[in-house]
Amino acid sequence: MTTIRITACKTEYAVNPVGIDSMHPRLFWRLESDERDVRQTAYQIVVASSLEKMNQDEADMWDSGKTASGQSIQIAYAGAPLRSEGEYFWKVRVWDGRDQVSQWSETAYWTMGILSRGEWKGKWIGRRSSPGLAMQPSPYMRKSFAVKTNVRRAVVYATALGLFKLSVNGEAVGHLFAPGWTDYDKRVQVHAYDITDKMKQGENSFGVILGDGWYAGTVGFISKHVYGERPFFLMQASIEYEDGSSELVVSDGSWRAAEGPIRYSDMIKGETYDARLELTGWDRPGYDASGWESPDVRSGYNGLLVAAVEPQICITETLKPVDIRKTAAGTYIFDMGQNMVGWTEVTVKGEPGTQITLSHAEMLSPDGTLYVDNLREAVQQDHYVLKGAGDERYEPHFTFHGFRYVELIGYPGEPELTTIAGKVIHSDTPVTGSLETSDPMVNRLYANITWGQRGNFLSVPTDCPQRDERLGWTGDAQIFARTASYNMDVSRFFTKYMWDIIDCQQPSGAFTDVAPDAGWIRHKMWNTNLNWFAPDNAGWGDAGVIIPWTLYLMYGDKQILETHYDAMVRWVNYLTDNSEGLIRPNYANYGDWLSIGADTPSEVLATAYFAYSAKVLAQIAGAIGKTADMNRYEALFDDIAGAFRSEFVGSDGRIHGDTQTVYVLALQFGLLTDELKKAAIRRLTGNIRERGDRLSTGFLGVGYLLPALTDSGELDAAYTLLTQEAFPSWMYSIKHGATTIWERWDGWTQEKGFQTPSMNSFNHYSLGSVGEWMFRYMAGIEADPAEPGFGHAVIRPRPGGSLSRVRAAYESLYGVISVEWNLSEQGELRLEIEVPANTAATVHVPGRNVLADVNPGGNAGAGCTLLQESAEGCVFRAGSGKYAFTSTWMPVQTANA
Ligand code: RAM
Repeated sequence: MTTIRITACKTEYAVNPVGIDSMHPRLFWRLESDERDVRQTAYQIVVASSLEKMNQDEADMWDSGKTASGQSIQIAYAGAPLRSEGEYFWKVRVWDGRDQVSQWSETAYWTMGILSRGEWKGKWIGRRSSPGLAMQPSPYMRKSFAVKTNVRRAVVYATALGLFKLSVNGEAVGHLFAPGWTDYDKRVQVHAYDITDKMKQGENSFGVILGDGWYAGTVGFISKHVYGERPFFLMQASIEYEDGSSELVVSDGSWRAAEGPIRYSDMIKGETYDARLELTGWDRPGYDASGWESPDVRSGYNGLLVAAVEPQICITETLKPVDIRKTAAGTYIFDMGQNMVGWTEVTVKGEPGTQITLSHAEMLSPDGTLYVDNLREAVQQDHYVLKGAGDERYEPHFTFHGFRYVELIGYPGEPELTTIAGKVIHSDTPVTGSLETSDPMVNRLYANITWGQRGNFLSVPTDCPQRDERLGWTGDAQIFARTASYNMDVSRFFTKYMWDIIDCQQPSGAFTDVAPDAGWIRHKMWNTNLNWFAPDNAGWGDAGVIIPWTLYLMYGDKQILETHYDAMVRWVNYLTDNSEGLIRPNYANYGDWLSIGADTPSEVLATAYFAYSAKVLAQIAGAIGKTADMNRYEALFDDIAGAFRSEFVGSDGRIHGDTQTVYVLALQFGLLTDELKKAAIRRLTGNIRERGDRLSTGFLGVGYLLPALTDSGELDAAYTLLTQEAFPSWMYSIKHGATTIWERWDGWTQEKGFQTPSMNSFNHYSLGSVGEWMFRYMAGIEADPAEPGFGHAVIRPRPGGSLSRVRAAYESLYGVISVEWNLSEQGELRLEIEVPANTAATVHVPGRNVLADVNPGGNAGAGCTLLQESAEGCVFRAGSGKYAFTSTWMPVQTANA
């Protein structure tokens, strides 16, 4: 028997997902072993349509048989056709290199959702608006139903145009802000929950509260009611009994509707809750709803009902305030110690009718009051009216705020630190990355990057969480996607977001600057003279090819490439058709957005990105076996690069605009000849030096800046920029107390104070795309497109700067890849790595006198072979396992001194 154990069986990237709609769900498992260099050589998957069958070894759906293959991720189910609402149980066993078989894995499962429109018996129900109110109360709706004895299985499928909070017999089911944000004209996600445990014999009840959400509430800065006037709910519950009979409970005209304590709740305008209007017991069996109204039944819905792909949104952490201060006005300002996103929970005791207010802001003004100018039209305030029943506890429902400071207004009595708590809310993308160095400032920078992600990954990747915007800006998303995928498992999150990008694609082929639509498309803001909002902004629209490619690199996901291939082709064709001699036009666009004192000409930037889109598309075509297309787009890339050089690059290597970003993009996108590359590096490093070792890049340049320097042999310059504390720099904000990444380098400066309130977010992840460099270069955990998803990793740490230690780990689909390097004062480098089972790594160990002390406990040598030796160091091939290496290393700064 082999030593291999099988763990972490997943279906469609998730553990035992319920209600999916993929007809060939992809299966994943992990191998673990205490041995080194462990490989799977074959697998056998069995799938059964019930647990009983599985336990009796009756694989009635699929038995793959012993299949010679090393593949342990992304294996598409290839058995009998799956049926609506079916349950499928599966397990797998594998063979190792000695053809020894493992134990079977534990049994995993998935269930299917409602697969065809005809099977939906539920109706869309809502509540008519209350006349004369600008902000509408949230509808409460309920339904009682009888359950016979012995429920075998009960599943509820639910969605909303708007948001829903569902409960069964008074117990909450599901998560926050369901069903998430999509372009509701095109599609809405259906969430499925197994409620078997919640069913009881006799009367049961469903209760639902509806929120306006993105569908009917305020979205962005253009409009309210982007998609509809008021929310609607759709639900279907299937209850199966042990005796084989079954019944449905669906949303329809038989439900009862009322308004309740939530007077309004808007994502961007906050909430008012009047506890005196609570409908006690409304969501439980036995409630008398005779005074309630009939719901308003909507005639239908033309979009797609798709199974939810996005990870659920939930409270992932609760923060306690670190400080409380009474203001001159008699209010209290709490400091959460961290700029966070979510809401505040408060406990209060007082007279009925007393109103308290929770007001939220990211910063304080110089006079110590909340700084709310940068919120624009957003109102980050929740009001609670007490019912006067002893200790009352309140948290809001369908709103969220970006804040570090909370002002408590009108509080009866003296609040304490424990009076409030900050609930951190975001899409539940499990943490996959960790990174720690010898420099506390660098560690804080990494923490700020992850907080930026937590603060802005809420159903879609948003730009900011506080002002009246919070939009899915595609440019921000693409530049940060790689960093994001080291930090957290964003497989499902970005798979869903790609549908948002696709749903917004213009008939012309242009991918848009914002997805899902936030009114741009509906208000026909494109192709008018209002051309600031253009559908094809360079670096924004390109997200449509960069994000799928990132998912392929990080997760080996070929399906996303195949699914969206035609859309990507249309994008590149659009760019080709809308350029002259392959040069993109100079028209108003965002350029290298929020660069600092360096304007990159938009035609240079746009042509560079055009080339990059063509290049990535060529790689994508190659990855999915479209060789002719690959050749075509490679040739297109070469032609664009040629046009770029003749149009923008002088014989001395100066690129039009002469900004850091023009050089960085030209280098990283491969637009230059070897000769011109040298000149570009000289000009880039010269530019940085002239600025006093400082950067000037905006959103698009910043992600490539340190990679470009490192790839060009300028590692010390990269480290200097990373740890630079003078303005503008990452560390400048940290020196001044930042706990998140700011939107602008100069969001606040000592000389000028706050930047313009009209656009100044303190929680914006874009400039945090340096996280990618930290993992790929500083720690050196790099994916290999030839074996994507880290089937083969390139481990190439870059010790340097003032750091003496870096420890990073990334949990790939195969398991954890970790790297730790330590530099002693005597110049000894010690490198420890871990490579997961069923993968291998090429390991670059820099320095002289390299020793492969491969297993400081014995077994020296096993699993690790020397591939190459040079003046720079040694290259090894390491199979799975833990290894340590040492070398004599010359710090770069000493070498240059
Ligand atoms: C602002 C934000 C956003 C950016 C756009 C172009 O709204 O900074 O992040 O993508 O501009």
